Amino acid sequence: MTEMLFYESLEKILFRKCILIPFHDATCRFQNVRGNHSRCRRSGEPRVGAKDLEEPYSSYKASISRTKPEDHTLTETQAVPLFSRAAIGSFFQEQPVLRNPFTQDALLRAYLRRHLALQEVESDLRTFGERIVSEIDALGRQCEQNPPRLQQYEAWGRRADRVITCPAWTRMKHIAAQEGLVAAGYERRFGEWSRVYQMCKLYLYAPSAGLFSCPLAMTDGAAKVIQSLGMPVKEAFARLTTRDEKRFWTSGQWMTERMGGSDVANGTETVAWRQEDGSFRLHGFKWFTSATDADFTLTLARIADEDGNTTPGTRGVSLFCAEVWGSDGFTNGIEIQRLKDKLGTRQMPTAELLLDGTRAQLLSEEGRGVASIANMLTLTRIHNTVSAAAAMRRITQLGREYSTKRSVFGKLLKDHPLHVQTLSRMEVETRAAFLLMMEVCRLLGREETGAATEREAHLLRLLTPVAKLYSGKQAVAVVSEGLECFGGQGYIEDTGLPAMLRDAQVLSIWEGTTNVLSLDVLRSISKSSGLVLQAFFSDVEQHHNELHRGKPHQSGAARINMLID
Ligand code: MFK
Repeated sequence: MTEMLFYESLEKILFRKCILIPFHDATCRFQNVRGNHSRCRRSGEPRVGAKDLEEPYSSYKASISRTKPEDHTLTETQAVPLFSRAAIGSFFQEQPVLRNPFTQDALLRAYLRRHLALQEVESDLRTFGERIVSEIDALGRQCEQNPPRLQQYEAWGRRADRVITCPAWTRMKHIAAQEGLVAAGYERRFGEWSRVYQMCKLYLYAPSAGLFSCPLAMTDGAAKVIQSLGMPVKEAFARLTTRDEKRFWTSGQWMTERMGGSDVANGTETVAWRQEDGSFRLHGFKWFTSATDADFTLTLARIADEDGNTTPGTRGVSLFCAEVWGSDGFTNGIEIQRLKDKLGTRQMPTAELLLDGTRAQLLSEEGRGVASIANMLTLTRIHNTVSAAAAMRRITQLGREYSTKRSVFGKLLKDHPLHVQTLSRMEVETRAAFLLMMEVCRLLGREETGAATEREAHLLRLLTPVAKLYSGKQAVAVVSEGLECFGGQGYIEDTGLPAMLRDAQVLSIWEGTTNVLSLDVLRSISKSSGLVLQAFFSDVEQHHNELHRGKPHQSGAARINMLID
């Protein structure tokens, strides 16, 4: 009996504390109706006395004895149940759900049916899409929530220069190797379509990758450069392109110095000193080094002659490669000055590095550094295009999904013509970026397997910067529009949506800003004496004629149908 009284009193106190006090003003007003109370000093409203609690408390007790335990729905006449959600209302919006990005992407599947209709490809992409939903997407979020940090010194003062990344980032590296996200481009299992296959995987992966797509882009670019230079470092190439997660290396691309990220030729101050064994020691300062936790890197430097002099301009810049870690477990003459505090891409470390005697190997001919690293730029720009199209696809997919479960003004968003118009515009932009991206990947695959005509090689040179600059800009616009589709929730961090906008913003900046890429388009026109433009116009004309001839050439027709789909 005493115990029962104790619990009843306790219940009353808790009831008063949790339910009545927060609603003090409202309750005062309620009591005011009854009159005869002292006044609250703060609000001037009459006070609530212990006696006054009896009535609402009894009515609360009566209400819970009438209410089934699982029934938390309140009517106006019911009092508020104890410890219930009723205080914040009972409506919760269903959240947008990520579904298999392969099965959800009608355009991707249609493209593959027309161009690469292989059961093996479809089944691999479908399975990979499932893995993205069940595993990779959550890892990507963990990377966002646990950004890398720098350990500059060990406890007893020795320099450590370690970037500490989260376990999810390491897991991403393993998955990237297992899934062949770089390897697929070099195994050539599908001949000239191997790049299309690889980039389809990356397109599905990128929005869930927690920015691991960045080191993969540079790894792919480094492998491409090594291959194009006749494999001067076979072991490194093997590691960059392996599916074995224990052997897999990622590569950095250390180009930007304090004087120039765009004007690399004049901005490169790093000096390479020749050693007796033929290797070099690099001394310089690299201002932007993304994915600094890489195992290997390509970088640029000016070779010093015996008197310590270097050649200015492009002709003085040579290409080197270096391993980041020495066999002693310490960096290869590299000091990490600090990690960058970036608007987005926070999942991935970007650092300022002092190269203080970094042992490196010359990869290119002396003075051919910029021209030799151009292959890496081509690859990373194509990856950038893939990431841009993928970001647009992901936000459009989520926006569309959400429109089927969010009700406003009496009906679902999907039934509001104005909202459907917004989603349609996003879809059109996404499709345009996707088709441009696929065309560039198709041309890359043909060029690498020796199948490309001269015209196609010119098209690839012209379309690479065009696709990068167009898709990078559009990704920011489409993702921003996409955030609006979720109203205020699009602005709330733990939905994961704001990170998409932050990460999209880099796509028009790194690997050449829009203006630098516009100049690259002009460079491609002038270096080819206009042949790249001729190739473009004749390609457009050919497709136009095929379309209007009535009996179109099969593959051309397929491509045009895709374009007007
Ligand atoms: C998720 C997605 C992925 C991406 C992740 C990447 C993260 C990485 C972060 C970074 O590192 S961001 C920094 C990236 N930096 C850049 O993108 C550099 C931007 N600047 C340029 O692209 C400039 O246009 C360039 C450095 C190339 C200008 O250099 P130069 O020396 O003034 O150019 P020049 O003299 O016109 O060309 C030198 C040679 O390179 C010429 O060859 P030749 O000597 O044989 O005549 C050019 O033809 C060749 N070249 C230049 N651009 C080329 C090219 N060749 C082919 N393709 C190109 N695009």
